[in-house]
Amino acid sequence: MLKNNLMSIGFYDLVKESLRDIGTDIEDLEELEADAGLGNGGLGRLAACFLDSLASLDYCGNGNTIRYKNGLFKQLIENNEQVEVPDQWLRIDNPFEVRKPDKTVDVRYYGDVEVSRGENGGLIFHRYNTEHVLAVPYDMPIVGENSTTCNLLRMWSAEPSDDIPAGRDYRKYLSDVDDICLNLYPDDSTEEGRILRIKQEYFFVAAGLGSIIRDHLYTFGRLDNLADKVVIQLNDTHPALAITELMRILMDNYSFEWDDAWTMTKKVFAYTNHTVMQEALEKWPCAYIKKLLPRNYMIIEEIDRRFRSYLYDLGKTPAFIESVAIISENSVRMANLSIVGSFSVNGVAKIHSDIIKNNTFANLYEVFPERFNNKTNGVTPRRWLFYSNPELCSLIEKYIGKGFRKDFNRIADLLNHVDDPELQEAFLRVKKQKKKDFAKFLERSFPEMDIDPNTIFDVQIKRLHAYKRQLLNIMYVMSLYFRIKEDPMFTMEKTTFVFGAKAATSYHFAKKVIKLINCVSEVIRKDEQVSKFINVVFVPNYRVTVAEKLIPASDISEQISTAGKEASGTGNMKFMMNGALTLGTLDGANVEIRELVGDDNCVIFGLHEDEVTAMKVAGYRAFSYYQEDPLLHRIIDSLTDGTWSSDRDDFKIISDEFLINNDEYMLLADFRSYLEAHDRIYQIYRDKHAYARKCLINIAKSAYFSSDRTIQEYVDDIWHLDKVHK
Ligand code: 8GP
Repeated sequence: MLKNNLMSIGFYDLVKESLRDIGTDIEDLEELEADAGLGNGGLGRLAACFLDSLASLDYCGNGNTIRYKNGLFKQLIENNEQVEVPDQWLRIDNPFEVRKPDKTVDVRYYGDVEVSRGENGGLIFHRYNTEHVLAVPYDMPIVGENSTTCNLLRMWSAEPSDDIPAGRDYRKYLSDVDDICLNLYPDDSTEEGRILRIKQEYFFVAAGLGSIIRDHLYTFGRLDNLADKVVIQLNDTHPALAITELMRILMDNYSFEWDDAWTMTKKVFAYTNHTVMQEALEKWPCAYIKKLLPRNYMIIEEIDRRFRSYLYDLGKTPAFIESVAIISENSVRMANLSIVGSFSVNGVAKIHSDIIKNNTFANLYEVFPERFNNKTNGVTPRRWLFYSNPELCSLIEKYIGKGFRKDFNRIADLLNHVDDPELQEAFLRVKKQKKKDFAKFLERSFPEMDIDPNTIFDVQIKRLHAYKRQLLNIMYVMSLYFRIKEDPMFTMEKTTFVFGAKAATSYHFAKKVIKLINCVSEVIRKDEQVSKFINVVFVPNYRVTVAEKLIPASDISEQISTAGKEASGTGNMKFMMNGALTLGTLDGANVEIRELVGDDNCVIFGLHEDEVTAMKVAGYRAFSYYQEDPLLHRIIDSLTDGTWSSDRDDFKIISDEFLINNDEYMLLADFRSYLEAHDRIYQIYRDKHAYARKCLINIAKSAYFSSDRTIQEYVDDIWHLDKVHK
C-alpha cells in the first residue's frame, strides 16, 4: 500500500528523494510492509483491483471484509514439500488502518425467536437469548490515482461484548469471539469448521449491512429510498446471507411487509459468480444455519417456500423446482439464494457467463433470463503496469506520450510503432533488466536459487488446483528431461520454468504436485547435461509482491486449465500488459485475449470446451493414451520408478489419477497439443524482432483488460452510479 498510495497521490518520487537525503532507501521501507492477508487468490485480488478503479474513476464504492489476524498461510518449502506457517500480516502493525470504535455494530448469534402479533395484526419477530459479538471496523483508505476520491476498505474485527447470555462459559465465549477473525478460510472439513465459516460470513455481512443502514438513515432519515442510493455487489456467495439479513432488518426493525422488503432487497443486491467447480459452490447444512441464525433461517425457509410456489404456479415440474430450490437435501444452496435474491447475476468472462447460463445455472436462467449478464474481469494497470514496471512505461511514453496513464485506452497508440526495430530492441532490453531485477530479488530471500536472466522465463503462477494443470506443465518439463538424456544432439533455447502456487492445507493431491515440481527441479539441478538447457524454479510463498516482480520479467504466460473450468483468470491479463505471450487453452479470459490479439500473437492449444464435454460423454479413456503414447507412458512410469523420488510411493497418487481415476482434467488428451504449442512458441522466439513485435501487440491490445473498463461496465449496466466529482 505504501508504494501504491504514494504513487497514486503523486508523491512517490518526492518521498523517495527526501528519504534518500536522510540515508534511507524507500525500497527497504517498502519491503517491511507485509502483503495484506485478506485474500486467497483471484477473487480477492480482483476485488482489490476493483476498489482501485472505483476510486481512480471517481466513483464512491467501498469494500467490506473481515480483518483476519492471519492470512491464508505463509508457505515454506522444506524437503521439497509445502510447509504452512501462520501469516501474521498485522504483526508489525498496519499503518494504513484506522480503528473506528464509534462505528461498532452489534452482531447476534444463536438464541430463539419469539413471534407475536402486532397492533395491525401482523407478525412481530423478536430475537432473545442471543450471543452478542461486537464488530469493530478498521478502515483502510483506498486512494485513487489523480483523484480526490478516497473510498474505504472496511475490515471488521470481532470483539467481546458486555452482553453475555446467562450461564455462558466466559472463557469459552472469549475464545469463540477470537476465532471469528483468527484466520482466512478456516478448515471446513469438520462440523466445527463449517459452523465457524458460517459465523464469519454472517459476521461481516451483519456488520456491513448494519453500518450501511445506519449511514443511510443518518443521511436520509428514511429507508424507502434505500435501493435508489445503495447497491451491494455480492463477491461470490460468501456474503449471500446479506440477502436474509436485509430482509430481517427491514421487516423486524423497520416494520416492512414481506413483499415490500423483498422488492427492496432484490433491487439492492447483485451477484457475481466466480467458479463453476461444483465442490466450490457453497452449500451449508440447514441445521447449522438454523441453530446459529434462527431468524435468518426462518427467512431462508420463507424465501424458498415462496419461490417454490411461484415456480409451481408457472407450471414447472417437481424435478425442475427441486433443481433450482434454495433448500434441498437439508442444505442451503448459497448460489441459488444469491440468484433468487438479486437483480443481476454475472460471470467474469464471456465463456464463463455462457457456461453459467447454459450449464451451471441453466434452470435458474430459464426462470430469470433478464438477470444474467457478463462482466469480463480486468486488472488495475496502475499496480500491474505503471508502478511495477516503470521502465516499460517510460519506454512506451517515448513513443506515444503520457496520455495512456490517464486514459489507458490510449495504449492502443503503441500499435503504430510495433514494427519499429528500435522499439523492439528497447523492449527486449527492458525485459532483460526486469529478469535481472527478479533474479536479484529471489536471491535475497533464497541465495541457493540461481536463475539466469539470459534465459526464456516460462511462468505459471496461480493457486494450485488440479484443474489449473500445473501437473501438465511439469510433465512437459519431464518430457524435455528424457529427450535431453537420450539425444546427445538435442538443443534448445535455455529456459527457466518458474512456478509459484499455494495448495490448500487439506488438498493432498495439490501438495503432491508441489512436491513433484520441487523434486523434478532438484533432479535437473543436479544433472549437468540437462541443466544446460532447463532450470525449474519453485518460488516459495507466491503472493502479490512476488507477482509484481515476476510478471514484468516473464516471456511465456502459462494459462493451461482444462477448457470450461477457469472462470476467467486475471494473471493472464497482467502478463499480457507486461508483454508476455499467452500459452493457453481456450478457457476463461484467454478466449478474449485471443480474440483481441489474434492467433499470431498468442499460442493456443488443447481441446475446446465443447470438445471436453463431448469427449466425456463419448467415454474418455485416459488409459489408452498411456498405452499408445510411448512418451506419456515413460513419464507416467517415472512417477513411480524412483526417477524423481527415492520413495516410489511418493507420487503414486498422481500416477493413480491417470491410470485409475481416468484423468479428470484430461491432461493426457491435451498433452501432445501442449508439446506442439511449446514448439511453436520456441519457433517464434528464434526471431527476436518478430517475437518482440508480438509482445508489443499484446501490450497495445491490453486496454480491454483494465479494471477501469470492467468497473465502467458495472457502473453502466448494474450500479448506475454518478461520479463523485462531475
Ligand atoms: C476465481 C476464479 O478461479 C478465477 O478464474 C477468476 O479470475 C477469479 O475468481 C476472479 O473472478 N475464483 C475464486 O477465487 C473462487 O471461486 N473462490 C472461491 C469462492 C469460491
